Amino acid sequence: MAKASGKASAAKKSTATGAGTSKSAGKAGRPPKSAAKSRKASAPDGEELLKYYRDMLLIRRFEEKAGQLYGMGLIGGFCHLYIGQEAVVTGLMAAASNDDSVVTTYRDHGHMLACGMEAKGVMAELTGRSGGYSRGKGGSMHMFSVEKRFYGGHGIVGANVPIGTGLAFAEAYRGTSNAVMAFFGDGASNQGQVYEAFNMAELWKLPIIYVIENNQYAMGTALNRSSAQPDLHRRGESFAIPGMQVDGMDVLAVKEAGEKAIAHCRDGKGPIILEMMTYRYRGHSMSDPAKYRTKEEVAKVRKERDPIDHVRDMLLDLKLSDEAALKEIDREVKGVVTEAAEFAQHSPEPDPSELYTDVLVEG
Ligand SMILES: Cc1ncc(C[n+]2csc(CCOP(=O)(O)OP(=O)(O)O)c2C)c(N)n1
Ligand SMILES: [Mg+2]
Repeated sequence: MAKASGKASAAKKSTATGAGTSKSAGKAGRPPKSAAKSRKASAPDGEELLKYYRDMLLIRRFEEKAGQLYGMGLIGGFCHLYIGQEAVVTGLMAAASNDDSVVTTYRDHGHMLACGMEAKGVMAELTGRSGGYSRGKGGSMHMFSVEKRFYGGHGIVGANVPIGTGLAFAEAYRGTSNAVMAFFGDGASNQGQVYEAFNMAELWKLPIIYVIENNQYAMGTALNRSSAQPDLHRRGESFAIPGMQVDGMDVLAVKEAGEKAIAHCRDGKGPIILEMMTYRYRGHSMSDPAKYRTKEEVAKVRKERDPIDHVRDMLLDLKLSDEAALKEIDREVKGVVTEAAEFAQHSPEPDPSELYTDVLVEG
């Protein structure tokens, strides 16, 4: 690995001040050491925590419902659930402004909800109906909302990284102070185009945050079986791109790291990498029986690190809320998801005349 440059060292400094960051890669179920410190360090605000609780719960209940509809044969094609990883996008969107953009992979439903896209439109796209964000023609992996600055939803592993870099180039070209967040997985971080994008981003000091959602697996392959260098936050060192490792199961640590990364971009310092240590509870996609790991491994993470339980416990332990208020949020979220599922089942299928619309934009 290339020796850390001045810039990379600067990032290590910010690592030391800790947004739940650490140099050593955590194993599945184990947060980076300094994460616990950051949990104590940040004084949580009740209203803020309740918002994160609600936002994460919406993603989880939405995904559970999507899983059910898939099981009933109402969703065709692939369907990759985000259950377990909710704190990553929730914390980062809490740090971002409405003008910052997001681009992600096929595991994208949570990102869309966190960007403020409507549950109804996302679910209807999953069922291939005309009320969906791509009018039923894109499905789970292909949804966009220019209004919410969400640029997909991409099925090709690694491909959204150059796309995000291009979006950041546009921001720099226009002279805005907006940042772009490109989310990708631990598996994608071994893709060649990622490094071509890193090089250009640093060369031109583009305002982009590369968010590596390290959920420990790329389909059925564990990180340590596929990656010669598993400290993914260090993957930018040879380009002098700084990186931080963050406890991606702790929404407050994620938000804190996100704020630092966004400030880095807005200050014109160029790209930065955030390695989010997280975990997916479900298989890679709905058709994956996940035989490459034990049930005990999953159960341990759920029990010890669940991001929603963590916020719930904090709210109750610190007496920032009570069971009745949390139940009310559960009820409200369930209502949103039920309504989205109803809409997704009753919205009409796209008319055959739509077959050739939205295919090519002539400019
Ligand atoms: C270029 C390319 N190669 C292979 C695939 C098949 N594929 C889809 S997802 C995936 C694993 C990616 O894992 P990771 O980046 O860790 O993301 P995660 O699924 O864990 O969110 C692979 C190999 C693909 N879609 N695109
Ligand atoms: Mg992965």
